[in-house]
Amino acid sequence: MTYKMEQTMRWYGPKDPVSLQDILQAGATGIVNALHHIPNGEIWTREEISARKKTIEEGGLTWSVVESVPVHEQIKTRTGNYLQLIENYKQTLRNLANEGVYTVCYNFMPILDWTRTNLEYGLPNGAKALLYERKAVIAFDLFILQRTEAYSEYTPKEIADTKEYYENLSEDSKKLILDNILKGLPGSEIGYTLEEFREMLKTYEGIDASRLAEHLRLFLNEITPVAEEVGCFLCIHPDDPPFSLYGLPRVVSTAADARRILTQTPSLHNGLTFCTGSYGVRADNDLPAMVREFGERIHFLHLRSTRRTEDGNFYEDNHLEGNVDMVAVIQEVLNWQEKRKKRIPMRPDHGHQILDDLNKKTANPGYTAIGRLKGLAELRGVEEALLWVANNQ
Ligand code: DNO
Repeated sequence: MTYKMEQTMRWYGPKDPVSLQDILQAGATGIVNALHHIPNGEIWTREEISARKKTIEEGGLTWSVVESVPVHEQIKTRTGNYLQLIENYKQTLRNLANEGVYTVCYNFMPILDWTRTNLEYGLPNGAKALLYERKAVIAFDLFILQRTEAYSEYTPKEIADTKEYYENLSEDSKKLILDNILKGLPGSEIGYTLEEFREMLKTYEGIDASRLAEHLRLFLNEITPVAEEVGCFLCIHPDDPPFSLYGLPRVVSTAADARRILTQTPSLHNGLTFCTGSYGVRADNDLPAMVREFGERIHFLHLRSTRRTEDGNFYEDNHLEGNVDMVAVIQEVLNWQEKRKKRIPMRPDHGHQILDDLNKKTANPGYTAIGRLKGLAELRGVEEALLWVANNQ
C-alpha cells in the first residue's frame, strides 16, 4: 500500500488566530478554506480566489479543499431568487476550478449549520470539549423559541423534565444556550436573532423531508454537469447532528440518505464529505461499512469521534476514543485509496481545548491549534501503523 491520506487543516483566513505556520508545524500540507467574507449567494471572483490561494501558498501550504461554498437558503426552499443563485453557484465552481481548486464541500442543512449547546464542556482531565445536550435543545425550543408544534414532538416526560431543568437554570445559562444555538458556530455563515430565526422557520412551512430531498436532487442535477465539465469534486457534508431539529427536515443523516444522493445523480463528481463525527452520532450508521460502500465517491474526510451519553446527548471525544471505530474507518479509506490510486484529503475535525489553548480566547470553537494538532498526530499514527502492517506482513 502506498497512498497516504492528504493531511489538511481548516483555516479561517487571515483573521484566524491559528496561523498558517501553526498548521505547517502541526505537519499538515493542505489547507481547507473558504472566503467567509463574501456574502452567501454571491459569486466568488477569480481575483478573490487567486489572492487567497497566493496567501496560502506563501505560507508553504496548498489550498486543497473549499469548505464550504454555502448554499443559499432560497436554493434549499426553491423560493425567491433561487434560479439566479444556482447560476451564481455554478460560476463560483468554474472560477475555483480555473484557479486550480477542485474539491468543494457544502451542506444542505436548513437554516442552522452545526449545533452544540455547550462549547466549554469540562472533561475530567480539565480539557474542554463541545457538547450537545438534548435537554438544552428542548428547553430552547419550548421556552425560548416557544414553537407551538414543539409540544406534540416531545414526550410528556421530556416536557416535564425539561421544564424543571429550565426553571433551575440561571439567567446567564439561559442566555448562553440561546447564544450557542443561534449565533452560528464557525462554518455556519450566518447567525440569527430569535425573531429572525422565527421568521426563517416560517420559510420551511410545507417543506418536509421528502420535499427537501427533492430540492437537493434538483440542485445537484443543475450543478453536477458543471462540476464534471470543470473537473470539480462536490462533496456534501452530513447533517450535524444527524437528525431533525425544531421541526426542520434534515436529509443527509443516514447511510440511506447518502445512498440516495449518490444514486440519484450518478456522477463521480457528485460525492460525499465523510464526517465520522456527524454520521457517528447515530448508532445505526455503521461507519466502516459506509466507507466500504461509498468510498469511490468520498472526496473529503472529517475525522473525529463523538461519544453518545444518556438521554440523546453526545460530546466530542478524543479522536481515537468515543463511538467511532477510527482504525477500521482509516483501514477502509486506505483500501479505497489503493483502488482509486488517489489520496483523499482529510482533516482532524475539531479538537479539545487543552494546554495553552485553555488560556486563549478561542475564536472558533472546536478549532483550537493544540487540540487539532493532537488529533492529527494520532490519526497519522494510525495510518502509518496500518500501512506498515499491510506492507510488512
Ligand atoms: C463544523 C463543520 C461544519 C461544516 C459545514 C460544511 O465544524 O464540520 O461547519 O463545515 O457544515 O458545509
